[in-house]
Amino acid sequence: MLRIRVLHGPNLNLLGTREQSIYGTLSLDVLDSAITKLAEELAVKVDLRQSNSEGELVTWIQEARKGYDGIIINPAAYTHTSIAIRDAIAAVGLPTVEVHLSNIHQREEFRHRSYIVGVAIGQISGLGPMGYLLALRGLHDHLIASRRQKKTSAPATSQRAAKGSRK
Ligand code: CA2
Repeated sequence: MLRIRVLHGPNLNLLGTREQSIYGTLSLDVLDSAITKLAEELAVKVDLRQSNSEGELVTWIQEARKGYDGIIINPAAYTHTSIAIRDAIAAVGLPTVEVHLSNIHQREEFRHRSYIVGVAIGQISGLGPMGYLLALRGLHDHLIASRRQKKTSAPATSQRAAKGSRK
């Protein structure tokens, strides 16, 4: 069974309570339930966490190396500031999808830059909660495809190995 860690960054615990015109009316609990429901349909095990602390997010990314196949992260404001989160994602090497509820490219200039996108397989921005569901489907497809690729390329590799280095 594929395992995906879903991380929500700072202030996302406030979802649904304020700034509804930007971030919508859904609470984080309801969003997490929708992600869990889709994960069940896809037979994916999800682990959902939110933190207001950069260090805690870094630790959770590092820990994901053991036992997880991929990461979905909305780093929230850390998107635009955190080299530490970028480095952690690069270090673990797990396929990662960056999600934003709002369209960061249509907002203030300081939100246009993401330190994360360069180490992610993709970024979804501006589609609201649906963005997380699309990220889950996209990451699931990506992981299945790379598993298949590994399986089909393994025999050829071991055949070459069995033949040794004869030219
Ligand atoms: O659009 C997104 O998902 C963001 O990652 C949200 C961050 C923001 O700093 C990014 O530029 C874009 C802010 C999350 C704050 O969430 C709140 C939710 C409800 C009420 C207040 C804040």
